[in-house]
Amino acid sequence: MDVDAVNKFSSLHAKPNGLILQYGTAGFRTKAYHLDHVMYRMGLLAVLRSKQTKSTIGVMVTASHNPEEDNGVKLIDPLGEMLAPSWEEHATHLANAEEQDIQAVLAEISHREAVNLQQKAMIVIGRDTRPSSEKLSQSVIDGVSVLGGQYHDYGLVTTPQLHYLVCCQNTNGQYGKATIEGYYQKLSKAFVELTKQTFRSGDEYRALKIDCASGIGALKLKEMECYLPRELSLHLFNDGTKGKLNHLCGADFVKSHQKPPLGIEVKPNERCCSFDGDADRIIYYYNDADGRFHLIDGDKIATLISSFLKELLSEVGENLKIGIVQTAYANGSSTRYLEEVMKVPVHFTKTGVKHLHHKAQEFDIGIYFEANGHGTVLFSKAAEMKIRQLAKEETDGKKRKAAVMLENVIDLINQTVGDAISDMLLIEAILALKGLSVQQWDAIYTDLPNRQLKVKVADRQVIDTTDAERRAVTPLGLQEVIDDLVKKYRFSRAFVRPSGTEDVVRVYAEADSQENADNLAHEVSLAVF
Ligand code: NG1
Ligand code: ZN
Repeated sequence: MDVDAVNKFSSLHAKPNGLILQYGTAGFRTKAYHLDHVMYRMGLLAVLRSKQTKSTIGVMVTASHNPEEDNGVKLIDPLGEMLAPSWEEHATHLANAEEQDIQAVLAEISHREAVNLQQKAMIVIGRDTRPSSEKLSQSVIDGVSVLGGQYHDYGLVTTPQLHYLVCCQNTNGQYGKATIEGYYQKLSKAFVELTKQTFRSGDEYRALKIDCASGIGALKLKEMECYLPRELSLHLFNDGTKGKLNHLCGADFVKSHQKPPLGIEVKPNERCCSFDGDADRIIYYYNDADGRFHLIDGDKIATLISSFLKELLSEVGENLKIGIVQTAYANGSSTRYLEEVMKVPVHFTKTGVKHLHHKAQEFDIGIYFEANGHGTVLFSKAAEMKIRQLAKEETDGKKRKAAVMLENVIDLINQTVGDAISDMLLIEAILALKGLSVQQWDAIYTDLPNRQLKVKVADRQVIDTTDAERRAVTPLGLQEVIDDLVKKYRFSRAFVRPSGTEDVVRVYAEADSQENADNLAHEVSLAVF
């Protein structure tokens, strides 16, 4: 380690006095002007993680659905997964260290994690379209360079594209080619194969309006369009040419306000969707003939994908186990439908993609979606091998056809993380194959009316939860109050939990009517004070 160089660069990327930040569910996130030192230090940390794992590590500069003034950073582990929990702690430690202690903290992490400092390091970097992102990614590069790491700056990419690129780099191209073109080629080939018998030219039914949250999704969809069949006519709105990132638009806005975004005219019965600012979430919606808004959230996306895969699996006739993973925010109707009608097992984890992803890895085919539209499908290595073998060798034509379709789903879905582009293509393929309209999809089950609220409290960490965050353990007595409030309503459910990304406590309530869900959420939020 070149001690002088580290010292010099550390003072060029000085930490604001007294600032303490935490590596949360999605890395560091706060106002962009507070993040220069964090970016530099995450560059340093990525080098150590790369040396330790002898693999390429990713660093993504983004704050997803947060306001344009914010920014954030997260590290991506070798197979495209979220950073390992012990390294999240190192990240927090390093980000909060005083300048003169940086060397010591780096040495301590290297010692504890048995990092061989002689090992080479390779880092890949990506960023979203925020005005602050370019400069902040330069600070990451400073951190990487000062420790002698090599890097490749992919520039503007969606978060899931960087996850894909990391995975490709570390699997000798087995997952795909480690270029953005490779990503487009892999997904579009699978999409074309999957839909080749269903698309007819000039078919207006395939038109899809996409609200790109004025973010990176628009840029990448425009690049990808030439790889996709013309029959899939994508109409992009909030494409970043005007308008502020995530402002009154995007998947998070649509989901939390339960209304269409600004900047897109939703005509009756038109199929629309919204990405979030870094294109790892997707939400569908439409207005019915009476102008009533219908939201099709992550739960309904999971249901559509699960029923499609379950049908293909029964045609293939192999005993492959499907598991669905949800969080406490999943609408009660979706859980009931999946368990009671579709007869597939549903598992619950804490909020945060890493928890869902981890659980989904336990199944042959694990499907996870957060209600907010972040999700994907994971195939175990054994399941993937079996499916690919059947697609090649099966002599029964019907079985082979189903196996080929499953193989294309494997290639179309981004197994590293939730990916709005990849999810959108899979959903569009399924709707086309099944001949389903957006209304038919929506009618699979009826969502229970629900409400989410944010409550500001002095210290949100006084709330501790259990049972996948569905019950509060502390403060003492809170859960009993919630239980009593819930009993007042029919088909009701409510819970509170501290947010992992904002300084708030989140309240969720569900009931038989919107008025009752609103009232219950309000009453529970009063109990939190
Ligand atoms: P928090 O702030 O912990 O609720 C939010 C989302 C998560 C996840 C993370 C990361 C909700 C209720 N919570 O977490 O699902 O997406 O952000 O972006 O939507
Ligand atoms: Zn996002």
